Amino acid sequence: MRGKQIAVTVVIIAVIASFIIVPMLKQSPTLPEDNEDLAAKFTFVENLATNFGKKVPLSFEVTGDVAKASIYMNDSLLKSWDNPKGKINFTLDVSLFGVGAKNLSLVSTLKNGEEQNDTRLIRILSDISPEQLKATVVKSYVHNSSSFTQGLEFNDGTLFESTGLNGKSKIAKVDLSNGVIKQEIGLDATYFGEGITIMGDKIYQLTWQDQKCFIYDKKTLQIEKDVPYTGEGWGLCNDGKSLIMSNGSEMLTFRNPETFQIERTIEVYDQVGPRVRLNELEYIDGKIYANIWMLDIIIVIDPASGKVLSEIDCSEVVKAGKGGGEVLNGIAYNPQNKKLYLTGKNWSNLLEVSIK
Ligand SMILES: [Ca+2]
Repeated sequence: MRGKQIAVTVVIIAVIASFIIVPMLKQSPTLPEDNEDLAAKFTFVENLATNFGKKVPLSFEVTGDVAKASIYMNDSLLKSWDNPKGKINFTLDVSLFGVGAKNLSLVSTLKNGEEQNDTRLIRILSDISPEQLKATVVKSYVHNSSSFTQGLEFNDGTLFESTGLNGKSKIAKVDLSNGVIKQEIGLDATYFGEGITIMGDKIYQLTWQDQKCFIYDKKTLQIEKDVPYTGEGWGLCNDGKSLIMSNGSEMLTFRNPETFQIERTIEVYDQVGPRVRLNELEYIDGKIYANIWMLDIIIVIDPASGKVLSEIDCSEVVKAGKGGGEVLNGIAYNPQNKKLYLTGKNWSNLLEVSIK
């Protein structure tokens, strides 16, 4: 039965992929007008997609007096040709790069010294079909249904929750057994609270569109300082060294906990395309778990590559916990007892789950 389910899933994914990727590859040539006069240009159009690990045969055409032509993927030089003429074939080994959207550039130095650039966007998709898993309810707890949950995390056995909405945003320590708030601090009504994570003796709390992360003392729940960032703040977790932040897109940024500066970025992709609307996050045993906003699905992400490793169907958990609330949004793992808990915005219940 399990094998049959996998086979059916693979077929469904292949059908979806054929509708998305094939039209991308077959798009009729519509080169930008300013590319018409280039002395050398790619023979393929924008929106090429391929899977990680593939070797892709590509080419460019030289029609002018080019002294040197070089191919770059983002900022990395791949290959150069002196005095290229006519059609030049080359092979792009996409396993040299991570998944995500990349710029492939053909930089030509003309014999008169002029430099020209022809650039195409290429998406490198994952080579993994995510394992299909399901979350089932183990135990149900009461959740405060007035809490618009944006962040959920255990720390030293205590459950921390952050909530959103202007005028209703707060950070609270919650008694798991009965949902009662043991300690809380409200955020000024001008701010809309988002994800939280706890590292050392600090709690980090994002704000939605205020481009500000508040840093609290874990014990007193007093704000010690705030640090700026660019763009929206959605979910937050940490791997013990870096903060990991979502912004509603497929991007996750790893940030220095002292300065909040970006250390590196991953783009989250499955074999079909980018997984956007990554929301509340949780770091569990070397992997990142992410709620997808508006879906009853949690995906499991490889923090090194950004590839989606598994996809967890949470529809049973939603049915059991949602009540009159909104979307699934809250993942908390307690490393002390190795139990995993899920809830959502204004849900009536918080659920211990098992994933198989
Ligand atoms: Ca979390």
